[in-house]
Amino acid sequence: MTEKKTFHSGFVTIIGRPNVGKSTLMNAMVGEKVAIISPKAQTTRNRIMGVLTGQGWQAVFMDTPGIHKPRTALGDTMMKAVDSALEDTEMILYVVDASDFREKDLEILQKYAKVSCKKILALNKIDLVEKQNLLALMEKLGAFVSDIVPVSALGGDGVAVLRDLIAENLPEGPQYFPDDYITDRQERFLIAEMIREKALMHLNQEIPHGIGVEIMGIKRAPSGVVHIDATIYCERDAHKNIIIGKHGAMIGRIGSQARPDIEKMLDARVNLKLWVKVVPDWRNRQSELKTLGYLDN
Ligand SMILES: Nc1nc2c(ncn2[C@@H]2O[C@H](COP(=O)(O)OP(=O)(O)OP(=O)(O)O)[C@@H](O)[C@H]2O)c(=O)[nH]1
Ligand SMILES: [Mg+2]
Repeated sequence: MTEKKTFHSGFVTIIGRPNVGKSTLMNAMVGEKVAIISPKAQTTRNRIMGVLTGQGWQAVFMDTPGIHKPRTALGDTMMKAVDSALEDTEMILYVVDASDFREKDLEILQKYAKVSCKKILALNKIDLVEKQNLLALMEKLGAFVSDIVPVSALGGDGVAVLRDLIAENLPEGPQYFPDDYITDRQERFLIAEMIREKALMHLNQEIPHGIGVEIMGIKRAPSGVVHIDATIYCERDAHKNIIIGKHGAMIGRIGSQARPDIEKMLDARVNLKLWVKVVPDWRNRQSELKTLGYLDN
């Protein structure tokens, strides 16, 4: 009789301040773009799963919204998403931006110190800092975690080291998902996020925070083309004008940049139609939060 090898698995919740590179790191780990990325704070609004399966192990990453003081009902649901992801986790992966360390990072480390699970810290964006500053930071943060791994989620440095460390520390457990499974998020969610990402890329000041994307319809034509209608929510008429842009230039840019990403995911030609709708204060309205998928966090 051959001896049955034990399998190791667990949930790894990624937390940290906004904009430190949590989503970039999760994507780098799983090798697919599951979560959208932007230089604007509070890009991620939901708990997003990314699964990585190795030889005899499976890590189920949970990317979460950046921890901040919520000022809207949307912000409240985002912080609930962080707490619920931490409820049943085998490991916490803190992410700190090594080029922009703040007291808030320490507060987060202290706040979750009482959660009894393995804690690892990814010191991200090392491509932006001097080695000496990095060592000082590692010394300062060492007391809160069992391991610190310097990484560049963007460039890839240290990502394999971090992956191996996580794999080594997974407890015995079942294989939750099939080998090639990457995320539990549905196409509809991923398409909306791809559109929101391009909107975040091009819009500035307070507009990105007030953007939401609703997928109105996805229809596959017999020709193979997928027709998608999506509505971009914003909070003011002035924002709507900016999102549409002169002669539709801005919305055209958002659409033409989102389309190739969606086509790649669906492996089909896509006809994307975007609409803009003003819904004042939607971030505090339960019905809109529900429509946009923020209440099932
Ligand atoms: N230079 C550099 N930039 C990085 C690195 N990792 C992420 N970034 C950039 O940092 C910005 C924020 O990245 P995200 O992955 O969206 O950050 P996040 O922590 O998920 O942000 P929220 O979802 O808003 O909490 C983006 O502009 C990324 O390109 C890195 O290793 N080096
Ligand atoms: Mg994110």
